[in-house]
Amino acid sequence: MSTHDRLLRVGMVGYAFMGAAHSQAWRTVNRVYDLPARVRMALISGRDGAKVAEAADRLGWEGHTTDWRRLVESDEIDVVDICTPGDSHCEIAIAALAAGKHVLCEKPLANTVAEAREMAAAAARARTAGVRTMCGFNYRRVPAVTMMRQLVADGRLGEIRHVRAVYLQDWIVDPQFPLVWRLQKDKAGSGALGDIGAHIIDLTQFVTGQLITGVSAATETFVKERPLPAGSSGLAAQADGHGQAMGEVTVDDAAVFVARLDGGALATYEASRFATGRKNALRVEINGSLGSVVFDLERLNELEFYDATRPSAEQGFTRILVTEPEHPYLSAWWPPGHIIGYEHSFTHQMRDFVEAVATGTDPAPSFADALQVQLVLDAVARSAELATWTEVEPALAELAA
Ligand code: SOE
Repeated sequence: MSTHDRLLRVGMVGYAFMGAAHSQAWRTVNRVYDLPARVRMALISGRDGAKVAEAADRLGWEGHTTDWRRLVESDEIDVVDICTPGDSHCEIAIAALAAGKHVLCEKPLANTVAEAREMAAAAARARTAGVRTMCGFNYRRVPAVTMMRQLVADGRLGEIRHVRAVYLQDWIVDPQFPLVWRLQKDKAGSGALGDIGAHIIDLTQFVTGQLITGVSAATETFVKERPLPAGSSGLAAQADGHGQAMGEVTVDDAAVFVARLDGGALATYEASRFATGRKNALRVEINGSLGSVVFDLERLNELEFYDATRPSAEQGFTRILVTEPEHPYLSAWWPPGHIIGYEHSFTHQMRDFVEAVATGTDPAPSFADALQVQLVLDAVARSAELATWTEVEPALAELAA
């Protein structure tokens, strides 16, 4: 695959799940797409020296460091890829932009609206010097999701009336699951809401072209305290009845909310880590005046499409296999019917980011787009705290018998 001479030397901060997913994408992007620049996986940074050295070898990075500031300030780095917990996104991104680096930052953009505003402002300033930024809402780059957006944009669904989105996991149903960083507000900002709720907020706004203007929400933390992880420090601990050191869960386990979108649609959202049996179940259904479309991440190569303009005798949800070459991203992979997976969405993300940086255009979603998602997250959290909850009157005594 021929690529032009432009070299983009990437430095990545973080090496856990997202670090591994991004590394896979950096490794593959130039092998799959003919891009105006070639990526070099130059440097990876992490706090633990032994672990980051192992990660560099396993994930394919040329160098490693425990000092992210050295990475950000290096003259031999052009792009900073932030794959850390949310509590460091702002500091790293601001430093990287100040050093003139292009920045890709994992979602959600930040842990607070204030941080997200600061990042978006810094990105706008850096853009005047040709510096590009993107936030890693990868599901936008699943071909079936892109097709969903096209169907809406082409008017095939007519007036959008309903958006119905869930993102369901169950990895912390066991109360013995330890108090990892994702369950600590100061590290993660929020729980299921910001981690997986952010995805369905961004995805539904991307697909419909409508923005959420108001919400009414409820959140719940089902398991209030958990065992401290081995070697944890700085966490307030209290012993349970068996002498096990426990810590308080300070984020939501689940968030549900109704929303209005600025194009008139009425929406429902559910993000939960307690949906027992659901491992990574993201499903979005859009209902319009002329039809409906459904995306299910567990069948990410497919869409279900209901065309209400067809003769009534022929109407029904059809299954579209989204593997034809005319769909975005797919021509570079395999022939029709040879399906792709979760990790390909990250390669598509890097393709678009590299293309934008190399051609001097703005990748999407921008930090400003990600700030808007952060504003929705904040509104949901505030609504859940202040909700004017309407109690259901108890049944009359005789009925309750
Ligand atoms: C949560 O476990 C998580 O890793 C999210 O943080 C990712 O964004 C999502 O793609 C998969 O699930």
